[in-house]
Amino acid sequence: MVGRNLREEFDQTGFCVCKGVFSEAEVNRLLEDIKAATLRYEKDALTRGAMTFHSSIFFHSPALQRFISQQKIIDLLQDLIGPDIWVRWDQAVAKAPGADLFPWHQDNSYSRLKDPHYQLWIALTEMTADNGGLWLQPGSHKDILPHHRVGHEAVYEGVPESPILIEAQPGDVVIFSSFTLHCTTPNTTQTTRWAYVTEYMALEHYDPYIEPPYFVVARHGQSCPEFVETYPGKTNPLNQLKYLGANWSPRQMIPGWMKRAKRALLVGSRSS
Ligand SMILES: O=C(O)CCC(=O)C(=O)O
Repeated sequence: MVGRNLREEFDQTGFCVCKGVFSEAEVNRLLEDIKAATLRYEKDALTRGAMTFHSSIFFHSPALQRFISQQKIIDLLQDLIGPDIWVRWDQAVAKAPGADLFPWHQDNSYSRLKDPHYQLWIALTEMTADNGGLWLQPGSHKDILPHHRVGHEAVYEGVPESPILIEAQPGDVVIFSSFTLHCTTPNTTQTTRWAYVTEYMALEHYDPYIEPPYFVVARHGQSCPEFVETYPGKTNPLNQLKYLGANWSPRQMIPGWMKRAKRALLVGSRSS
């Protein structure tokens, strides 16, 4: 983005919109690769009604790995994240006709992370107010906001003051902070809205909830896709400390064999 200071925009608002980053041919190919990809984990808990999440699909798809690690994306992101980047998650979301509101939230309330991640949201179809378009609250990335759970969803407890709709054409990109409040409104049209979101992190930041191997996409600002067993953010003891309370509950320290034995005893005593 020659001549544009993405960092300044992002720092102020918590997002940037980049128009026409991908061509129609690139978008069509990407959608085919998404539909062909298999999930790393089981069916996504967030799938509900006419809204379908296809999550962590890059993991088994060389085509998606090539796409999300391409230099065009690294060039966009490195002003914001820095030169060394990995991917923690991706998801394609289809909002078919009749799909409901996806409520206001910050993504960190789902990821439970202390550090930010960067959402690269690609419109694969047109995105409007009527078809499940994306709304953002500018400036909301500066605070950690209260949420509560409704089923599997994390729902912001307040009301955004001045939300804006991001109208987009296929191939447009929105980059936003995982702390930026956002929602998508119901799809009242007759066609499906598709978006593909990849979640990037600095290699120095840590996600204790993702299992190895980890997908590194850039080093020194250059695309260099590779799966690795560890990364600097994980081996940094200061990062480990941030999650001490969250991760090291006494229950989690009980070895697996002991939990299984306890379960077997309980089942035995119930059936006797
Ligand atoms: O794609 C959508 O409609 C909403 C998904 C979303 O906001 C999220 O996963 O954080």
